[in-house]
Amino acid sequence: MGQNTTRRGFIKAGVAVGAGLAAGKAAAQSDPLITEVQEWNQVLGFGVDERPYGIPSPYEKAVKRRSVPWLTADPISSINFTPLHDLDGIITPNGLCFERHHGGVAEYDPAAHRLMINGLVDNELIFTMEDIMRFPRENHVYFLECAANSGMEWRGAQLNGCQFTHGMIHNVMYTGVPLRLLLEEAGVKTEGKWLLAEGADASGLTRSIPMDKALDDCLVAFKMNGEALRPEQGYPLRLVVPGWEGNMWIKWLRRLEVGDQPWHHREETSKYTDLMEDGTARRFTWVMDAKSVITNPSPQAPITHGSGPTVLTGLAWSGRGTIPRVDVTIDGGKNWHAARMSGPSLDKSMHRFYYEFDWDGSDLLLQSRAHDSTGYVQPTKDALREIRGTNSIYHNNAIQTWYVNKEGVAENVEIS
Ligand SMILES: Nc1nc2c(c(=O)[nH]1)N[C@H]1C(S)=C(S)[C@@H](COP(=O)(O)O)O[C@H]1N2
Ligand SMILES: [Mo]
Repeated sequence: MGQNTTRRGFIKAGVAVGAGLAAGKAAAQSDPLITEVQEWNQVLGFGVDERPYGIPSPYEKAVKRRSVPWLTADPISSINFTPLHDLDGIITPNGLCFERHHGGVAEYDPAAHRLMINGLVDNELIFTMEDIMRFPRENHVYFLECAANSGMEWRGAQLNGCQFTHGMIHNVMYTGVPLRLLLEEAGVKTEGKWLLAEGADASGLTRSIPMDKALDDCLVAFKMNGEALRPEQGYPLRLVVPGWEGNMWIKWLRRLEVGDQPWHHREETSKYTDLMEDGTARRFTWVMDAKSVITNPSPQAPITHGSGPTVLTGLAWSGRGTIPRVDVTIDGGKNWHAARMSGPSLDKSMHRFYYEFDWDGSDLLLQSRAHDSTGYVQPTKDALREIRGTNSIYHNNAIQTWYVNKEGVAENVEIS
């Protein structure tokens, strides 16, 4: 951190900016890592033929997807989590996008992959990948959040790390063909009000999607962050359903059936349906409501530098639009501060926020609260439980609390 810092927070807080450095030490104090020639300064590095496809530095090997063994019976029908505490900005690197599979990762030859449109259409059609590439395509950054993200936190603070409490989300730039163009090519009949999307993997996952959404902003995507979809994300073709629960984003997309009513298949009845306190269930909860989480500090990313200038950061998103504002508290809600939003504010995408403060070394209770472009405000856990009870797994968008002790160690807690 240099002398030229212009961050308002520091100047206002009167941190030692005037005295010279906010962090770092005077160069006059000798540091052998700068005054002495090091071993690695005297050997040649490796050549351009070494890594035709690049990988991260070996020093970054702890940055990886992780799973919670007791959550699922086996690794085939399973989940792992994005390491949100190790990332910055808004884009999730392809190799770190969380995975959720109901029948393992299918690896398909794109030359043998087909997409069929059948049902209530004028012309039933079969597309090859090459056919799909001949339609006009678009690029959009969208978050995908599994409806079960934070699902283990309904009854109390449980998993110790934002990777585990909030890591069933990724945010990627997709390249794909608007679904509308493919449906127009087939010619949807006037009674065609619903669409069934089906995957080619062993789970043959299916979901019913209302035609209005299908014709609005859905994409049939083949690229993520510029390169082909990863097998884990549905190579060669996946459905993108912006702002709606991840389960509807069918991977390895092979069939779209047009119908006049929803199918009520397994993934929209016994699963991905919210059980209320009185035993009834909410039908079709598609949209992911506004939510946020502080990614640093957090249980997997403690404060290790002691008191003084401290950077707090996190992510916020809404399936209904953008995030114009995030509030942050470091004292459990006694005082709220407007966080500094940074980076592009895109519709149905993750947003990055920062709050720089001068830590006095006392205990902290950190929370963030997202406001979306519809005016909706992220609820507290108590407010959400008031309406939804504690029987649910899905759609938990409550405010998260991290307790940070004097040593900087962070823990998942609840306050009311
Ligand atoms: N064909 C198919 N599509 C699928 C799934 C699946 O198992 N098979 N899982 C769904 C679920 S529950 C989620 S949350 C997202 C996960 O997408 P990701 O693996 O890219 O993170 O894909 C959805 N699409
Ligand atoms: Mo999911």
